Amino acid sequence: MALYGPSQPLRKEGNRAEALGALRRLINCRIWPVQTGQSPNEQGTVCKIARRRLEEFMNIEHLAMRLIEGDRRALAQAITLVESGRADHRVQAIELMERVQSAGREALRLGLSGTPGVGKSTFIESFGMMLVHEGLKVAVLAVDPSSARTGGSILGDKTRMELLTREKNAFIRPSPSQTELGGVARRTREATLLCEAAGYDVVLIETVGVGQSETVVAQMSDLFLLLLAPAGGDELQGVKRGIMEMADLILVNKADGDLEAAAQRTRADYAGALHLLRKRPQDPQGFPKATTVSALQDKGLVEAWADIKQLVAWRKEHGYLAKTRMEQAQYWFAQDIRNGLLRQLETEPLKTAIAEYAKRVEQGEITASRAAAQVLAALKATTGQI
Ligand SMILES: Nc1nc2c(ncn2[C@@H]2O[C@H](COP(=O)(O)OP(=O)(O)OP(=O)(O)O)[C@@H](O)[C@H]2O)c(=O)[nH]1
Ligand SMILES: [Mg+2]
Repeated sequence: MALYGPSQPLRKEGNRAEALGALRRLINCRIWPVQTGQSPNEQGTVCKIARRRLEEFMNIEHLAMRLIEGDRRALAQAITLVESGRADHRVQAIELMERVQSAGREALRLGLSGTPGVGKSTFIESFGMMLVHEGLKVAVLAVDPSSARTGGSILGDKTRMELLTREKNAFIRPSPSQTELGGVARRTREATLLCEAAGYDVVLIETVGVGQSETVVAQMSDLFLLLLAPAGGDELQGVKRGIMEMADLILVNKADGDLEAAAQRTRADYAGALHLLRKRPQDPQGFPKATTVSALQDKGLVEAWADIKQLVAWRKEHGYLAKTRMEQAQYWFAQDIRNGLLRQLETEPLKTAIAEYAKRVEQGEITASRAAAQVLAALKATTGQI
């Protein structure tokens, strides 16, 4: 829905005709709440609501414009908006996402995962600085499954990203703090799209590899990098097969000093393990690949970047990049609906109704199946028909 292009900004102090035109457009895009058969009093309230919505709308328009122009403060504000749990903010966030997508920009979205202490922050600092020196704009986001506990971990990590933090062409944002991973993930995906619209060339999405979070990061990335540490013995560090299957590039970090030989051995082990996996259609010859890096000594980073560019170019040429993004959009669409429905169960009046039915099931007054069927019928009644 394009109301105004960036070249035709909606001024806050617009004239009457302009405001009326905007209101008419609001009606057309169904934000206008007027219904037929309302009393004058009700209509007065409705007008107030409409005016407020128009103001919000103009703010969103302005925010989107500033963001597309590359204003960092606007980007930070926009991310705060998509992270908000408030229902009215969600409406604005959806509007904003639509507005900024018209910028039609594309960033390379890189997912990065690794167990605690493997060197993710150090890697992002050195790798990010290398990209910045190449003249690229880099954004760093995080999906931190433990953020509910720590309140966002990248912040504390900023000490490990001292140089990158000070770069004007780098933008670092800690993980949104929220209890449920699904919510954090959705917000990070939207933040990725905002960074992209703001003109960042590479968006690095970090996650601590402790299970489910790798999957959600892979679902918002073009490429998934797995960072590993040199193994002590010859075991494969208990990396789950599912995670291995997601990796496009395995980087064995800390390939320096005393750890160099162990890192080389580990790399060979993983190269062998990758070879045994089922071949994926989205991989050219030689991928997925295992290489060594030293984030601390800036070794292997240029080579890793060359590998990334080679893989992306191939996937782009063969249509896999676009296909993956389209499948990811489908995934998030389904995920959003699922999460939205689950949230409804936690909202009144359903919440109380469910609690009451639970009590009746407990007391044997109604069977579990009947109770569930009635709750679902009530849910259907509240959601209405599409
Ligand atoms: N020798 C060596 N040490 C490294 C390298 N990269 C990181 N380290 C060290 O490993 C430790 C952990 O590094 P971080 O970058 O904080 O690791 P992380 O994966 O971000 O850790 P969490 O944020 O806790 O998950 C630090 O002491 C780093 O100095 C490397 O390439 N070589
Ligand atoms: Mg870290």
